[in-house]
Amino acid sequence: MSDAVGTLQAIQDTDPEVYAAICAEEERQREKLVLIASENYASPAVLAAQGCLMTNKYAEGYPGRRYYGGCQNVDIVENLAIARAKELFGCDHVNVQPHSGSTANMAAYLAVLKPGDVILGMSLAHGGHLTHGHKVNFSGMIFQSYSYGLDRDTEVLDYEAIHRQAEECRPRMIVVGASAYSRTIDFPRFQQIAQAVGAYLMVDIAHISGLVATGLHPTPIPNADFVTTTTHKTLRGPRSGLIMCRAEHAKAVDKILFPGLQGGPLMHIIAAKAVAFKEALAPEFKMYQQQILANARVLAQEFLRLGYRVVSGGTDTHLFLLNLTNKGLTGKEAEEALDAAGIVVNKNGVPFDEKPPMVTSGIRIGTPIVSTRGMGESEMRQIVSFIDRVLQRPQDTQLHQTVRQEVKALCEQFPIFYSYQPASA
Ligand code: DSN
Repeated sequence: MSDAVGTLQAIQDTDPEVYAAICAEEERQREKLVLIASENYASPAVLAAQGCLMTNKYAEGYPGRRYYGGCQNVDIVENLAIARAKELFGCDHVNVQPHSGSTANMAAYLAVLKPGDVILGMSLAHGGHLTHGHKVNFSGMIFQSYSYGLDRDTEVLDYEAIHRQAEECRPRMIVVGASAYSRTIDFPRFQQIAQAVGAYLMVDIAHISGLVATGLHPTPIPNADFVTTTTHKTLRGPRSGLIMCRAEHAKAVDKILFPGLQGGPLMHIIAAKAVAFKEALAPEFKMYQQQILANARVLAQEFLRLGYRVVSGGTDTHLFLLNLTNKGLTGKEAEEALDAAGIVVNKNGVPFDEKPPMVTSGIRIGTPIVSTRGMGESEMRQIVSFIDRVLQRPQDTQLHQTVRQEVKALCEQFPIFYSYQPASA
């Protein structure tokens, strides 16, 4: 294969402007501490597969049943991706073609629902996701959607209240899963609720799929009709999606995804998913997920020790929310000050937030990337100290520069391309 295929040199030769932006992004990822809970740094093998020449191939259909000739090699990678996903998650059926988590969710709905049917999902404002029935999203436009939230005092899911709500709105599907919820979700309890009201159960494990794959969060596979995920968060694959289902829904899922929702699958991304699933099946991946959890726990404990409000009082996963109301800061102010100091987080609404979504009262903090870089618990303590110093004096630009240099020095010790190193104590 030519050396220039898929290399940055080829981009530099063809398009210096795009090349410069990619280089700047590489520097940003290398020099900053990225704590965005939904992001990760994919391995060189995953990145290479995404940039490979399988992007050139049309392969509408499924392995062995394509509408195009010449699919021998892409069939190999799609079959590998399917077999590995099945081994990873222990599901009856998987479709590896969804371009994204959003498309995977759309396929789960449309496999068994009709427009106008009732769905019940977690409120975006309490940590759910747009595609779980929000009114500005297709899920809230096509379906009659209702949302459940968290208990005001405990800031955790109140299963009794959700059960009562389901009895009232009688959903055809209950949607479970979150993008900003830090506690273990009780999937058997959701299955009971769904069975009691005659609803399908769909679980979106986008955030926690790496934890689920390694047994560090209970799996919803035995409980749910459909399980969807993105592949780029804790799972650390390419930016894409996946849908799993019970055998009885397999035909409906495959048919709604193609030809119902998508045309040609992205075979280079499916190749990258196959590579990522192989990585996730290796024992090192479980060690990595354990480090994600240990790091998140240490961060949350350190923030609590310094008087910060951690939503729900802690975390069982890779993320948590800080409610900054008692610090007199909005999420937006915190996000901006931290970015100036080289620390990347996202502002995030907290449960019962009174501030608008572009301002918010909190920030979301996650550990997939710092754990990929090989950072451990002592580095987490350093990170809390950086964040605390900045949030105590968010307008102090001199302080931002000082912390930024310290962040850069820490990052230099932990190169961005993944190779698992046991974390320091
Ligand atoms: N946008 C993602 C997140 O940040 O959680 C969810 O899709």
